[in-house]
Amino acid sequence: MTGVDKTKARISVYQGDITKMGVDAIVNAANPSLLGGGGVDGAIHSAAGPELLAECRLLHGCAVGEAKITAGYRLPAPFVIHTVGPIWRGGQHDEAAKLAACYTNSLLLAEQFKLRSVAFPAISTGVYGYPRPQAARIAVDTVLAFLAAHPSVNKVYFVAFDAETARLYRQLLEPEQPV
Ligand code: AR6
Repeated sequence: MTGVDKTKARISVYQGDITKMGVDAIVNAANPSLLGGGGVDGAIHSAAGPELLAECRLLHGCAVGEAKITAGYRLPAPFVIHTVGPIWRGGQHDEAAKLAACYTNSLLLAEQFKLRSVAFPAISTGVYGYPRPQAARIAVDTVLAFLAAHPSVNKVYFVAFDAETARLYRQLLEPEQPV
């Protein structure tokens, strides 16, 4: 196996609900207030319970591209890493760099907290409108680069809510496989 293949082996694609994942941390696609919202953010807050919102209130928000960590409360995952993706505004407003920063900063926090497994939703591809193919490529490239340089985070899951997003990830990770 080549080095790249070994790194790819530390990534899995999963189609379903991220709130069910029994990993060390799930990542939340939040907004700058960190006070909840719709989409995956709403699902995470309702599954975690009101204690999550109470802890989020203490964090005083989060800038786009950055990440903050809380406990997971009633979730199977003991930690939630909250990151804020960019709103898609046509692609000329630094969206790609900001989206990549979400993945890198989330994984840096995971490393700092000695977390071995992390599950990501497709950040920015819902309410924030980021085109799914471009977002999937940024997610895969950024996570591969991080994992290659940081052995302590052992496993990353890309959690797709829909089949199309799962297919995009699989195509990027296993381009030789028919999908
Ligand atoms: N598990 C996994 N993925 C999910 C789930 C789930 N339970 N629910 C939705 N998705 P979005 P954004 C997928 O809109 O675009 C919130 O209101 C969904 O299909 O949740 O970053 C925040 O408070 C999509 O692929 O996040 C912000 O205001 C992906 O998760 C804003 O939305 C992200 O969609 C953030 O928008």
